[in-house]
Amino acid sequence: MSNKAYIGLGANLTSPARQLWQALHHLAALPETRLLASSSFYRSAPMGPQDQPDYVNAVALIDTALAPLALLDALQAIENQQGRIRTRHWGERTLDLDLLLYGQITLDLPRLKVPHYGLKDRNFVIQPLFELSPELVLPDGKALVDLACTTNDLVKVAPPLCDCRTLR
Ligand code: ROI
Repeated sequence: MSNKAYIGLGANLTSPARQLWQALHHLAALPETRLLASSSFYRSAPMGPQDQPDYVNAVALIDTALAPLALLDALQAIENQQGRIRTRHWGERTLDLDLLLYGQITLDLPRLKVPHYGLKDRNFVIQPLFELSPELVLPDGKALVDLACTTNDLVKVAPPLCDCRTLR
């Protein structure tokens, strides 16, 4: 295992924080994968239609031997396992798992774009990512710190996991 990947987690239906906890357990149990760290959980206002509940967001860092598309399949299987409900475009959902970064790889496939297309302009991704890895540099050479947003519209609702080994 030697590929570090960052996964964005988001939920705003059916006990969102519990969905994130459960997803972290599932990430920790993936084959050939170790969960290295998770950020705090943040409450964030919805991007998209405003008549939906606030989201809970976090970012996890994993070390994995799964190739990017195999990892994507595994993330979608976790979403489905947790009874993913998605009602409308940019609407409410039980669980979203986005592959944000996979090492320094850039991919532009029909099923998968890495880095994730929304990474640079979503506070609910940038802030937890920054908490985990303030010195991160993106594949295009841009430092995360230069993206770090000035607006502070995210509220921390749970502290980070201290010891991911307890998840196994
Ligand atoms: N808005 C917030 N705040 N958090 C999300 O995780 C999120 N995910 C989405 C859309 C619908 C774009 N809005 C979101 O997919």
